[in-house]
Amino acid sequence: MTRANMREAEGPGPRGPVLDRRLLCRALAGLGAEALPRVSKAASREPSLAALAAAKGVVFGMALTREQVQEAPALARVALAEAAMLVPGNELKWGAVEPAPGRFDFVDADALVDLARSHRMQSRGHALVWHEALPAWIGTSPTRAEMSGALSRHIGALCGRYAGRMHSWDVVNEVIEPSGERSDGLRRTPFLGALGEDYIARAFSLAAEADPDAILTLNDYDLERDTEWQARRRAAMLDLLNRLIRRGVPVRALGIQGHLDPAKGPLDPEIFRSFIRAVASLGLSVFITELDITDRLLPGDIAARDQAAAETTRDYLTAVLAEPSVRMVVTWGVSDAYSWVDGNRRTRRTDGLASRPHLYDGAFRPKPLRAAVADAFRSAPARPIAR
Ligand code: 9MR
Repeated sequence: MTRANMREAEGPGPRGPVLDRRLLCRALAGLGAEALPRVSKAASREPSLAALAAAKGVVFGMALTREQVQEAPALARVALAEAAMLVPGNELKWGAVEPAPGRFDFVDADALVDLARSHRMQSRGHALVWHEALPAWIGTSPTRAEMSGALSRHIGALCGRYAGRMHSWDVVNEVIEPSGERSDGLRRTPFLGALGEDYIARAFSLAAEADPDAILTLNDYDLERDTEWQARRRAAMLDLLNRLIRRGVPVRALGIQGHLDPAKGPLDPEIFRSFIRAVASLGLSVFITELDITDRLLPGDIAARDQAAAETTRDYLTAVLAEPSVRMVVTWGVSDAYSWVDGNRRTRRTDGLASRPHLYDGAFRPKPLRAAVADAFRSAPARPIAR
């Protein structure tokens, strides 16, 4: 989290949805769903991103954390005004939610799911099985029996608790890593080590059993660019999806994270769209699950940087939204006041300037990036209404 960004002095940005200031004061009382601003999307001077997306059959959501909501009610206010879905950014990760074997702590996740529900918004779960953010008790090389038991208990508890309340779940996250010796391009993780590739099918079956209504999603990154590396990642992903579908595994959507980083290579819309079509031909929906932009190679000047980030994002969304299988767009954060990008040495800028990855600036004002997302929704073709 970058408190420095919050202090950043900036000129006024373009106008975004305007909300009742009284509600912000109530929000300062804390996170309790009743204390937070009850925001009327209809009261805004311009349509929310949720409304623009919904008009085209797309669900628009934002990820946020309980800590952010508590520290910055203005951030919650933006998310409640703009989005139709909230995604707990960290609260449902294994290490956060099951700190000791079989001991679950749902307090923070519940707060965000309740917040969404009390504003008639959807929630989505992130992420049941991921090699990061694991609790230490899992260890680096659990036995087959240990991992099998842990997986059933964990997925059963999370999907069971929120059954009927999650639009979708990221069941397995970041499974592809084709740099190793494995010809299938699967990432070596404690799950793969203990259970082999079958852990993926097991995770989806356990999730489907506990929550038959959630759209079960395989989620990954670096699937869009026209580079040899990302082409390998796309091929490994398509192979895996084919194997899963052939076996009748209940995977229903591919989540493409969408952490845009122009430094990673060019984007050829046709190559990316043909990958999305190949995924759709397996009967899957496609979700953009973690949209933001790493601006490490963009100019330092704020106006020029924001413009370049907006253009990159508009081009990206225009390409993906042209595909009717793309039914959801979620941003991985709300405001530049809080971002993972500056916390990671591979993504932060080298000139010491704070990154500007989000739709709203550090003072919670809309940026050109917000306008670019709105434009992309406005010009997207309509698709049948998604749930
Ligand atoms: O934004 C998240 C950051 O706050 C956490 O410290 C980190 C580790 O749990 O995860 C970040 O979110 C990641 C997401 O869960 C999966 N895709 C990549 C995201 C950015 O690193």
